[in-house]
Amino acid sequence: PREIFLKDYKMPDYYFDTVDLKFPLGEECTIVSSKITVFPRIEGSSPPLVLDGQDLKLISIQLNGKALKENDYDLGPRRLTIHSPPSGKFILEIVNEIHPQKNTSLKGFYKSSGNFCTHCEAEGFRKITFYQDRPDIMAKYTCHIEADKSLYPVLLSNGNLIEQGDLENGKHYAIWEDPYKKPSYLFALVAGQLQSRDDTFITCSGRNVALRIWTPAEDVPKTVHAMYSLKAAMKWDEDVFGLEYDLDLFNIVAFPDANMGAMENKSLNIFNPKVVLASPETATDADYSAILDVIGHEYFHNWTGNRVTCRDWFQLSLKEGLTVFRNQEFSSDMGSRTVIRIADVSKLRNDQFPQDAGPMAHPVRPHSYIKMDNFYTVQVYHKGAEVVRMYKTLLGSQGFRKGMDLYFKRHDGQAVTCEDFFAAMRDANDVDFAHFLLWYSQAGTPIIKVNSSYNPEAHTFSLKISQEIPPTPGQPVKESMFIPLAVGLLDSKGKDIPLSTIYHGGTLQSISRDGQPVYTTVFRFTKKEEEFVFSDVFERPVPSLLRGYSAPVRLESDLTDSDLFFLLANDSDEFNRWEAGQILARKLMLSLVDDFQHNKPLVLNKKFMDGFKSILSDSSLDKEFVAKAITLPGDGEVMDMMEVADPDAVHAVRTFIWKQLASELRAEFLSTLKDNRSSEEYVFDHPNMARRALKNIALAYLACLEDPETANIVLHEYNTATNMTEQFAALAAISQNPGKTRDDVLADFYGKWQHDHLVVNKWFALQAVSDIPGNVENVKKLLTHPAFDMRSPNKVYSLIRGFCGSLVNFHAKDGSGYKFVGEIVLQLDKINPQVASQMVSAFSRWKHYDENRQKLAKAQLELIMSANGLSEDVYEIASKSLA
Ligand code: BAL
Ligand code: ZN
Repeated sequence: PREIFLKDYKMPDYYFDTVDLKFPLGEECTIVSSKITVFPRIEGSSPPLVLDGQDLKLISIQLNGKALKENDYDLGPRRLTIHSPPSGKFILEIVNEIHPQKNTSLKGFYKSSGNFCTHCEAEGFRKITFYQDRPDIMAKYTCHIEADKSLYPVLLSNGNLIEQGDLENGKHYAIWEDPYKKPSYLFALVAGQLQSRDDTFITCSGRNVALRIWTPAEDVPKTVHAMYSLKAAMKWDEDVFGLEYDLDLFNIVAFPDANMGAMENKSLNIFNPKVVLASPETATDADYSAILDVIGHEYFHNWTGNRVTCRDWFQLSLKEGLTVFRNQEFSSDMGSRTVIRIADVSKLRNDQFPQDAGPMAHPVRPHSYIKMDNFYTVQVYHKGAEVVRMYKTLLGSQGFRKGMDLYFKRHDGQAVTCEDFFAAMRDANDVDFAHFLLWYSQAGTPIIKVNSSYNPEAHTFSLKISQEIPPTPGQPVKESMFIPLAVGLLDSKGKDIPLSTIYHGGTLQSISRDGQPVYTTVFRFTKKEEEFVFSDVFERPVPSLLRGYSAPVRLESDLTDSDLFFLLANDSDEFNRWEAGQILARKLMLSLVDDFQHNKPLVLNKKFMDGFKSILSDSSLDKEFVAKAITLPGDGEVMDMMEVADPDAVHAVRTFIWKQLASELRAEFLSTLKDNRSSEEYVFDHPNMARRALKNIALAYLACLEDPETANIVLHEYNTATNMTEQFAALAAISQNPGKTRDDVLADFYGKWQHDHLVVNKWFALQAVSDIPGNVENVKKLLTHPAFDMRSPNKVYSLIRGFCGSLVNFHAKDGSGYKFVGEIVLQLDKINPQVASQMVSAFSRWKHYDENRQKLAKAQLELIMSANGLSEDVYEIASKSLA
C-alpha cells in the first residue's frame, strides 16, 4: 500500500467547472454518465489528465464530443490517465458501469434495505465515476436521476429540484442543480421509499427555507426532535456567527446502513437513524442529546466545510475540529455548559489521550496516511476542537468572532488550509502567535507541571510552570507549545481573589481591565519553563489551575488533597470543582490498584467518602453536575495513567469502590432515587434530564448491592418506567449481576422491542460490554441472533466494538477475547474494510499491557497481517500497531 504525504501536495493540473451526472438506476447495475467542463490550471498547458476510479467498468470516454481510442488513455485499477487532452477548456464525457447492489463497503454508491444512497467522504466519489476525487476540485453539479417510480418514488440530490416528471414504463425522473461549487466528497444521491416531515425556517433576512426530514413512513413520527434540533441550529448559527442558510431547501435523510454517524452533503445531509429518530419510549436522554449535537454539527458544516472546504485531506481538522467546536458551543448554549464541558473533556481523556500515546498517535493535521478513512479520529475531531477553543480563550469571544468573519470573507468558495484559518484569527486581531501553529503539527499530550509558593512578606504567589511533550511515532523530540493556562486564586473562605498584577519575564504587568476586578487570568505559557508571580496577594491562596480546561494537556500540580477538597467545595469555576473531585478519584483508584497488585486489602479513604457524600447531599448543586461528580473516571482514562495497564486491577478496584460507596451511602442513594422519581410525561430539557441522570446513577449504585430489597426496587423501576431513559438505566443496573433476574429481564426487553432495530442495538451493546466472566461465549452466540447482521455497521459497533470495551472479557487472560475479535476483523474486512479497521484499533495499544497479553494481542495482529487480500484500511492500523 502507498503512503501519501502532506509535504507532497501539488496543485491539480486541471480544474473542473461544471459537472452533469446521469443516473438511470437499474436493478442489476447502474450506468453512470458524466459530462465535465475541464480547464487547465496553467493556460496553454495540456499535461496528461489523471482521474481516480475504483471498482468501475469503463464504457466510453469522449473529449469535445470525440470518442477516445484505447491507446489514447491508460486504465489501471485505481486510475484513468488521458494522455493528451486538448489545450484550453474542453468537455470530458465518461460512461461507466457500477453495481450498488453488491457494494457492501457502504462507500460510493450502494443499495441497502431497498433504497439507494451515496457516501463519498473522503474518497468514495471515485467508486461512482472517474474524477479528480480531491477536495480542491470544486465544481457546480447537476444530477439527473431516473428510476422506477413505484420502487423509488423519492429521488433526491444536492441543491434545488429544477425539473421532475414521468417517463415511459413506469419510470420517472428528477433533475437537481446545486448552484454552489463543491468538492466531490459532498455529492449525494438518495432514491427510495421515503416519507418526510416538513417544516419551514425563516432566515434572518426573511427567506423561507423548506425543511424536510426523510425516513421510512413508520419512522416519520420519531423526527420531531430532529426537526426541533435543526431549526434551533439554524437560528443559533445566525445569532452567534451571523451565518445564514444559503438555499431554499434543506433535506435530511435517515438511512439505516452507514459507516459514519452522519454526512454533511450540501443541502442533503445523510444520517445514521440513531442520530435522527427519537421518541420518549425508544430513545434515551443521551440519544436526544446526541441528535441535537449531530444535527447541529452537520448543519454547521454548511459554512465550515462546505462553503469553505479543505485544500487536501490532511487539513481535515480545519472543518472537523472547527465544526465539533461549534456543535459543542451550540449544545452548551442549549443545555448546561458545565455538563457539556465535562462530557467533552471526559471523551478526550478516555479516548483521545490514549490514542495520542500509542502507535496511532498523530498530529491534529496528520503528516501522512495510507487510507484517509483511518484519520477520522479523536485527534482530528476532538483535539482539533480544543485547538479552536484555545483561539477563543486567547482572543476572547469578540476577537474569535472577528477572526471567523475574516475567515469567511477571505475564503468563501475556496479550499484552504489550517494556516489560512490561523492567519484569519491572527490578522483580525492583530496578534502575533505564530508559535501556536505547533498545535497542528506536533502529536502527543503535553504534560504541564505546576509548583506554587507563597511569600507572606512580599505578598506574592508564584506559579513555576514547566512543559514536556512525550515522544510519538516519527516525532522523538518536540518544541515547547503555546499553552493558554487559565488561573484563578481562592482565599481561605473559598472566594475568588481579585487579580491585579503579575510579574512575568522580569516585568510587572497589569491584569485588571478598565478598573473591573478580574478573577481568572489566562497565561500565555510558551517556554519550557516559566514563572508567573501574582502580586498583592494577602493570604496564602489555593490556585484553581487550567480553569474550564483551557488547554488539552495533562496537568500535574502540587495541590494537596486538602486543597483539592477545598476546590471541590468552593471553586467558582464549576468545571474545576468537578475536576478536583476527579483528580482525587484518580489518585484513589491508582493507589488502590497498587494495593490490589500487592495483595493488600482494599480500604476506601474516609475523606473521599465524606466528600462524595457531601456532593450527593448538596441540594444547591445542579443535579446533572452531581451525577457527573459521583461518576468515577473511566477505564480508558485510568489505564492510560498506568505504566503497565492492568485491566483486572482496574476492574477490581472500580467494583470495590462502587460497592463500598453503595453500601455506606445506601440511605442517601435510596432517598436520591425516591426524590427524583416523576410521574410527569417525558420532557427533554435540562432540569428533567438532570433529574433522570441523578436518579439513574443512584439506581446503578443500589443495584450493585445485590440484596433482595434493592434488587426489588431496581426491578420495580424497570417494570414501571415510562420512558427509555429510565427503562434502559434500570435494565443496565440489573445486568450488572449475573443470574435469573438478569436473563429474564434481558429476554423481556428483547421481546418488547424486537421490532425496533435501534433499541435492539442498545440491547446488543449492553450485553457485549458486560464484565461478567466468560461473556465471550454469549457474544459469540449473539452473532447468530436473527437480529444481528455483519453487514450492518450499527450492529457491528454495538456488538463487537461494545465487546472491545469490556476490561474483563476483551482482555481475558486466556486470550479468548483477542482471538474472537481477531477472527471477526478478518471476516469483516471482506465485507466492509472501513468498519473492520475500527475493530483492529482495539489492539493498537497492545504494548501497554503485561507480557502475557502483549504476546496474545501481537499474535492476533500478526495473524491479521498475514491474511490474503487484506484491505489498505486494516493493513494501515495493524502494521502501524506492530511497528
Ligand atoms: N464529514 C464526516 C462526518 C462528519 O464529521 O460530519
Ligand atoms: Zn463533521
